[in-house]
Amino acid sequence: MPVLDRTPMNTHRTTAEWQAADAAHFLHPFTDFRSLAKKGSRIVTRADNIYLWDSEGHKILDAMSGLWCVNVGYGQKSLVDAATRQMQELPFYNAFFQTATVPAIELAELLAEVTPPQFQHVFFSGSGSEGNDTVVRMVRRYWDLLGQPERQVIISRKNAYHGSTMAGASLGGMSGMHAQGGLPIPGIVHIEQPYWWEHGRPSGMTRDEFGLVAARWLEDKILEVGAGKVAAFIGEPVQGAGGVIVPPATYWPEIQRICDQYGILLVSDEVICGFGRTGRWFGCETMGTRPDLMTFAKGVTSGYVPLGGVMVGDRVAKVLIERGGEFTHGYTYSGHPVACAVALANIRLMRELKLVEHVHDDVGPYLAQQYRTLLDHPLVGDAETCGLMGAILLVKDKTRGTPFPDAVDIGMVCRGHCFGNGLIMRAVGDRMIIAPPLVITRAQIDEMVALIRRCLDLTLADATRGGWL
Ligand code: PXG
Repeated sequence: MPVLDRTPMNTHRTTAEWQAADAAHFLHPFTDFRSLAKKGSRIVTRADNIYLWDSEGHKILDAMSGLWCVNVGYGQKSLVDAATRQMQELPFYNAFFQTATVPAIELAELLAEVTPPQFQHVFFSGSGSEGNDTVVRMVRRYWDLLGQPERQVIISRKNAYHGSTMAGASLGGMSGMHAQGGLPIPGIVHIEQPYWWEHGRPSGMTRDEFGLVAARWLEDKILEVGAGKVAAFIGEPVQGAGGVIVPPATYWPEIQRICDQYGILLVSDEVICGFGRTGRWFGCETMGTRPDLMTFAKGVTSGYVPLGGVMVGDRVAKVLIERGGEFTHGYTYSGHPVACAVALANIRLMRELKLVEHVHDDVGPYLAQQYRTLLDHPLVGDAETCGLMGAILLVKDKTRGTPFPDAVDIGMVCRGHCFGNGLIMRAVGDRMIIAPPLVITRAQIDEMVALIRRCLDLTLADATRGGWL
């Protein structure tokens, strides 16, 4: 059982009372409301560095950085101070009617500095989903302004995650999401994902061979839709919510070549991969692409307050600015001064702590090395990382790479053991995934990998007992 590190705090009610109030009034995202109400939520009350505490006093190692966002770790005073100061001075003003606030201008300037050189402009939103809605409207506006309004279609990928608004969920390739609410919206189509285990391995391709094949599905789709109708391609450098699908090294350069050949815009959704996660400031730098637009959120403030946006590359910015006319799009909180002040403090702290270098030179390679040690475990068919994101593929028979049958939700069994042993790790089907805070140390990686191994052993014991092997 997890260590009872401290007595419950921040709670004037018992856990059961919080759970009852939660069940009575709070509809949680991506949740089966009825079954959660029966089970009761885990109430998280406090956090520091890479650890959380729940209302029962259990200490938990947060290997998911909240939800892929708390890159600088919990409890960073400079972010709290920045928010406090800004709230006292100017808690809100908008950017609509020819006005601007100082933190929004400063952040725009700093983002232009830390992003690749083609990005000199930013459009702010409140979240990644809103950022991707902005992408859809901006991409279509761009082609309209160029006199090619028939270029409407955006190509994305199955099992991609681009958010939960109508446009975000449509760009995403999650079939469960499309099944609710009549999605995708018109003009968004999907190709298969570059997942070697699903599409490459069964036909005997090496990873690099498969990367080229998977990229050329984009070309096939462009030709099917008609090159003159395609506006853009969008992808996450590494698919996050889809299960940390790290594409073969050959994939993204070939995608770039195809986008260039047909003149279509390349959009890199950096909501997870941005701000150091892959060991460079942005995932496109790790993958070797030169996107025209880049969505960001999460790590821009390390999740301390909500903020998102779109970095707009010179090719698009030039058209939007020089051709003129109003872009009829924006959010109340576009450039929210408190969120921008926190983002400034966050990026400055990342620089001060040299967090990107820390991931690239030290803990990223160390995690990769420690993850490889898990390959000797009977349940582990694959263990791969990219910077500080990692996935373990759970298999029934590792010599043949046979998956567990659908009837056995092995990921959820493993996740249950993680919960019970003070570790937060996500299960996506049969992939167990992590994305710990970038401030994690080597010693903490050892601690995390030991916990993972213990949970894998407990899962193996269940599999043996249940006759699933
Ligand atoms: N793009 C990507 C690549 C994301 O990962 C979004 C856009 C949407 O961002 P907002 O801020 O609107 O949530 C995301 C969000 C999961 C999980 O289960 C992942 C996300 C959100 C919720 C759950 O892994 N990513």
